[in-house]
Amino acid sequence: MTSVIGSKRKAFWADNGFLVLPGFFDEDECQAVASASDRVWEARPADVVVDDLVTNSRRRITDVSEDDARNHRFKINDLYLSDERLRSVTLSERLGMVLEELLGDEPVACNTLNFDYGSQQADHLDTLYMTPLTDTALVATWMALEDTLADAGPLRYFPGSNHITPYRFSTGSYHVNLPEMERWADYMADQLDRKGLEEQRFLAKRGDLFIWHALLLHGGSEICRPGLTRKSLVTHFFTQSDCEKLGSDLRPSPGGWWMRKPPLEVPEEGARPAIPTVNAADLPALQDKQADNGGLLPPGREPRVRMEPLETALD
Ligand SMILES: O=C(O)CCC(=O)C(=O)O
Repeated sequence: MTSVIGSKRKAFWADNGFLVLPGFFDEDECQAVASASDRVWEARPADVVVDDLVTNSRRRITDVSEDDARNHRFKINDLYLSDERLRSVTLSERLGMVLEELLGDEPVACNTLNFDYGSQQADHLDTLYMTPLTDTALVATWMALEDTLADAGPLRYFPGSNHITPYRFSTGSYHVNLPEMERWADYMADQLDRKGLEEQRFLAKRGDLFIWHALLLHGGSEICRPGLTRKSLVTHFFTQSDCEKLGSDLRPSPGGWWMRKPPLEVPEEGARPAIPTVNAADLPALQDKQADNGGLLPPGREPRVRMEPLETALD
């Protein structure tokens, strides 16, 4: 098969676990996605669910007070389910060809997140929360809807962290197991040190595309100037063959497929949001894998400061 991305980009992806395609999206596409988010804040449709990043709570957008809407930072979950134009941008034919080459299979959009501000999300691997059926059959795209200023909490990532052998929880899976997250964080911090991996930040221009590998350690850096926006769209993709095995409801998109599913469940008032995932640990194919966490920190070693926010976020 002819390569769409070319051998240099392919080698870069394999080495570093990410790709940047500057100016991938045109003005019309950026506008379409930005206005999709503006529209739901205005219309407040009952089936749209948002996460309040200040209070760490999940709500229907209809239940967000005007005061919170003005003063808090949010992410909008899964607008791709109801917005056909957003779908056609985040999985255009052009993008589908790139993702298919990276995944070795047709991509399935299974989640979108619209951000107006930086997420400040602690460093993590997507396999913790969006655990694919096949170990690394997952990629994510990050679309810049405006230029990112350094103080606006840019996306941060650790090039080469895709080569860290992922931590397998005692469940046998890479799927998050909350009681073990401190050990996960210790393990990752130790591996970064051993491999000498350093953080980079993505100072995007509007229209840029960043794609990350299932095992790239990444998160949202600190917002140093509150109030600065950093508008972006994140989309996670599984593969067609995994989704077919999972029995997902797949609908065609110009560049592949999108997964039809109900809106996220909203927990009772005051409860923590459920982590929306596919938990591969529940699937028979993974149940007989043994936990193998070779390379864990020696007992008694202190957790690294760099990983603390993750532990706090999961408390
Ligand atoms: O955009 C960001 O700040 C981080 C988003 C992210 O880490 C994710 O959606 O997995």
